[in-house]
Amino acid sequence: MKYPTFAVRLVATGAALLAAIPALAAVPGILGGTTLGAAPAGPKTFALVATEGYSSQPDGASVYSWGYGCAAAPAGFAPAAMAAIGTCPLMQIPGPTMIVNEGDTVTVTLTNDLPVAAGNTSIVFSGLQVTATNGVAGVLTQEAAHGGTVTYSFTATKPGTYAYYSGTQGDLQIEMGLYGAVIVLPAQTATFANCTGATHAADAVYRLADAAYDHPQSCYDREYLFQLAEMESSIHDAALAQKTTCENLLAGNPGASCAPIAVNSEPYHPNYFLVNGRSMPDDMDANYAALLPNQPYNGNPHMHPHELVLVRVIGQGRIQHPLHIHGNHARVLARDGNMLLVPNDVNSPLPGGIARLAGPLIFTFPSVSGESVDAIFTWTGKGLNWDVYGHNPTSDAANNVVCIPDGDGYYTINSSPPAPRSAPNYGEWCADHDKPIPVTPPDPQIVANGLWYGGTPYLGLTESAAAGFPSTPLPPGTAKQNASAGYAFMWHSHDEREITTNDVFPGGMMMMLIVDPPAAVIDESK
Ligand SMILES: [Cu+2]
Repeated sequence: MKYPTFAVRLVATGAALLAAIPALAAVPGILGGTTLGAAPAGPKTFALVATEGYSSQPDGASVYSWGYGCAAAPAGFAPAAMAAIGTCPLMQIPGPTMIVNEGDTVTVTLTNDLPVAAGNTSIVFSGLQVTATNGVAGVLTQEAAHGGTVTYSFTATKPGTYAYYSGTQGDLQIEMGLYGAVIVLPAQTATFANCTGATHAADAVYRLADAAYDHPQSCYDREYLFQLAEMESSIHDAALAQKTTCENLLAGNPGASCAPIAVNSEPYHPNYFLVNGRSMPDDMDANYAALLPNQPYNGNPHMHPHELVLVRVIGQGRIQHPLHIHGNHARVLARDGNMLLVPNDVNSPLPGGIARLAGPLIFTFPSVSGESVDAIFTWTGKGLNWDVYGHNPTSDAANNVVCIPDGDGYYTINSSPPAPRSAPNYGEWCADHDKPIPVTPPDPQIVANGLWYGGTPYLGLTESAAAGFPSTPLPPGTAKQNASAGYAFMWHSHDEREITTNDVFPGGMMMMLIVDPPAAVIDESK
């Protein structure tokens, strides 16, 4: 069966529609100074405020929430390619992602602008050695009283992904939305000479650094941060009712005092399940989308085949959310900034004898409250046993589409001669190049993709380049890749009641990874 059937064409169209949504991700955040990346370490300052607002959910709910935001404009936004669209409102969920360099001395000043009835608030930083000054003493750290401030400082000694969240009445304040992330970029020594960069010539660079750690096996091409959390909206409703009662009391009696908000958070029955504060499909909308002013970060991973995708996952809720990824396994680099390395790796071939990676390959990120996991994901089509680019031996001969295996069997800059960055099949697994159709799909029990095979290559050439294609070979040089094609893989909570929005399926903690053909320019800013 050489030509796509009608049913298969419908499937391909569906994939194309997903790929055409121009709302991508990256790891947007704020800067505490003007230097980033390879620049030398220095002082970085952030002025945050905790205040109230509303988060929006796709069922139409507007949920009363608390969040961190910027008390003043930040020093800048990262990545640089998205700086022009960055926002940092007074209240956002998650809070602003603070991006710093290894070695920076970081100072975070927090102002408590929560309602009077919320009482004190604070920030604790998971995995960082913090000195807290000013404010008033609390159970876990210094706190800011209503209208007051508190200051936290730390040295960013280790690269990695870190959680921050309220250290005050956590069952209420974290639930209300007081959480965020710190990303520490590595110092980037000459060790990273082997980080070859994004594989697609036309893409802007959206990654924050060349590598995730001071380690030559932590190079990456693009990156995403997913903060997983849940929310029980009845807790938010009760908090709103109590703070309103308090404000009404104080309005009539300025000298009065009201009881602090007390909401029973057990038993716990969350009804919203959030990726970066959003539920599916809102998580697929753009970063800084105008319709979601208090939820600026999305969850919408894209990649070209063969790229190395750094996935940073933080458990920000009270319960675990198993983030299940389709398409491939991911190699764990680190937890809470602690790299998982081979102990006493005396035979390491890496530069300087640095120990090799020892993290497991995972199919599910076991997000634990307050813990981060950094892992590298990639997808190449290797093992599918069909040519995912849809090469046609006849037309390809005319168009000189070649696949020269590098030492690992892929067509890359390490091939001889090197693949051009603009090659329509950059990163192809050469053993499947030009495989005739029909093919024998892989065993669906061992390869998740096997069940999908329909005879059509989603990453393939467009038929519109020449009338009569594919029965008529394309004239030389006219083959065009279908830039709106793509493979879609669901990334979702494997606690499948969590892929709902207030009990309605589908929704909640669900994203779609899109593997775009090399011809598609991935613009993370839209
Ligand atoms: Cu699944």
